[in-house]
Amino acid sequence: MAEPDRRIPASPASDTALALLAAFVREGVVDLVVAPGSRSQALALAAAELERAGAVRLHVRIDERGAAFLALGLAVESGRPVPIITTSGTAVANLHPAVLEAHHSGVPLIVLSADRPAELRGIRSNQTTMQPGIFAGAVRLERDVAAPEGAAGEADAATRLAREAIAAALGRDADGRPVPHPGPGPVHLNLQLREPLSSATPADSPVVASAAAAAAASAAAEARPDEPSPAVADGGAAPAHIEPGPRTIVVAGAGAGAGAEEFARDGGWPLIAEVSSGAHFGPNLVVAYRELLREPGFGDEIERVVVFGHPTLSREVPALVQRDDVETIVVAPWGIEWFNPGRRAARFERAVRTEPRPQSSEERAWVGRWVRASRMLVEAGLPTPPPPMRDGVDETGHASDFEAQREYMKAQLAAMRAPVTRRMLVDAVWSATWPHDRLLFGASRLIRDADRAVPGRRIPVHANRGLAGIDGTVATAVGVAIASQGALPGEASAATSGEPSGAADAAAVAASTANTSRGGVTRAIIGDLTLLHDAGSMLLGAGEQRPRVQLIVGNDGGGTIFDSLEVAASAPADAFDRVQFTPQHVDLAALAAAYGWSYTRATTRAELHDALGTRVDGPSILEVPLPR
Ligand SMILES: Cc1ncc(C[n+]2csc(CCOP(=O)(O)OP(=O)(O)O)c2C)c(N)n1
Repeated sequence: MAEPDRRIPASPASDTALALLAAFVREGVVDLVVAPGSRSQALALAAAELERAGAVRLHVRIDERGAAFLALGLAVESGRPVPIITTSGTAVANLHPAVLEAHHSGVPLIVLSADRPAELRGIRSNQTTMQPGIFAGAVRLERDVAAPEGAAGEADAATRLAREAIAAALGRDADGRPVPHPGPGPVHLNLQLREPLSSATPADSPVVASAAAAAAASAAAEARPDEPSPAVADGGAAPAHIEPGPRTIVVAGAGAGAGAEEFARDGGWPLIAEVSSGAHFGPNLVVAYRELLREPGFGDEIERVVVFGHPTLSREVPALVQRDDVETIVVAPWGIEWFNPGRRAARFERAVRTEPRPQSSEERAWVGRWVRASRMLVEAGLPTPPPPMRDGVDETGHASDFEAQREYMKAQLAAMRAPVTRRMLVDAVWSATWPHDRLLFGASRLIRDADRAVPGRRIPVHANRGLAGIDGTVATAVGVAIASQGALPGEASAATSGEPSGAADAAAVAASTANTSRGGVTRAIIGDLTLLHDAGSMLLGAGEQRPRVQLIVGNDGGGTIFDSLEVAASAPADAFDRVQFTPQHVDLAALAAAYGWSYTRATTRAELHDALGTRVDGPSILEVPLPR
């Protein structure tokens, strides 16, 4: 590549861009996401420079919508704010879906949108629109920053801006104290930039060097938890004491975390924990809660419910919370809104505790009844296993009755050849996932099937339940995979011998951080429309990381979640299919091949188990045909 042209005049845009991004690194940022553009070139080139120096992990995507969901996945998994850099115009609007999800889920996403200087707005300048305020009330902090002019103090101002942005994204005040409302979430810095839009960064830039040193120091200090860290562990509030007494149920929705399970155990109360709550485990877990909440002797005996997180997967939980004879306590360390269906909840707490204590026999019976009944209901939904071969086996263990042996083998074969059902799929993927893996659910039928069926297991599960969109799921999964598997930037540079000196080396650094031994596999269970909605996010450009991510696509030819709505029975079948089911016949093998992903198809139980038992070495699709 040609040497940078040193005659290009110094660019205040570049100086400020580098100062800003380096300050982000010093504040703990590890990942930067860039989508290319002209107005944003100073930011993009500064990001590349920081990557070259080993100060950040850089991820480049051409589609801003996918780029923003990638940033969301990285932020959710790492617990760190992730800046995303875009050019002006429609590029910024493409971030909106992920910004909204981040707003509702409390994910620290930092939008850095390049813009023309204010005087060029409103006069039909090319690619210029009303970027300030574009995310309306969905951001924790918004700044429309005047174009740098090369004046003294601009680098310091950029540093202060980065600090302010990080604090707001993490839901903290200027002194680092948690601010429970609105809590963590997205931030928008709209950066006006004027020409010259960039200039070369000197090879010995002290700003780059200080960022690299900061990254190396934090990589060295980093503990390596096996579970994703929450953006804000808790709001720091003193927990309110919840007295024993009423017949209580604990509910854990999305984002609840393991604390909900501990609370249920301390109180000795049954636990309804949605599959993506982070609390779907433990001795008090009630999986078949939908049925039991409707069952006399169970649901109707509840006197109090303590809700953690954001329950979204059933109608029964909101119905329970709205009952006149149930006292509801809603617990959330932070957030923009309280969970309050029907506005019936009477008590809201930032944190709660209850004392573990010996339980009365009545209390033990209460929790025992729920757990036992749930287990029986869940087991009733499992296929009957082939009967064990008893007849025809002599005392030495050899089969002497060949007829019995043949029958047994036939039953075994039939079980292995059984077509995959939704229940079989979610059970198999659930039990193939271990704590060092990550599991992500798309927003449709399969997450509900899993929520109804899978047993307690303490594994990291993610789902974009803030707004439950089917958009951006592929990108989110890739982000979760990269953040859980890639080496930290300081480590990456330490592991690379010699000084990297150009784009090829940058690609080598990126490649070296891919597929490291850290972490396991990220699996995403999604519907076919959810895959196709975000198929563009399968594009991993040359030199980009290719994490171990497996998209397990339950392909039923369209959106079958709508089949369970009342309208499915009343609407004309052809109209319903056309506008709700939306049939598709995409060749997923060809799609995978086009993007360079590996592809497998599993139609039977045996094929599914083989596919899940096969090592995942990079991006891959496992297609599982399902009946409608
Ligand atoms: C961005 C967005 N658009 C539309 C919807 C409404 N929606 C919910 S589920 C669904 C269909 C999903 O189909 P698929 O991924 O194939 O899963 P299945 O229903 O077959 O389980 C749609 C369109 C949504 N949640 N998000």
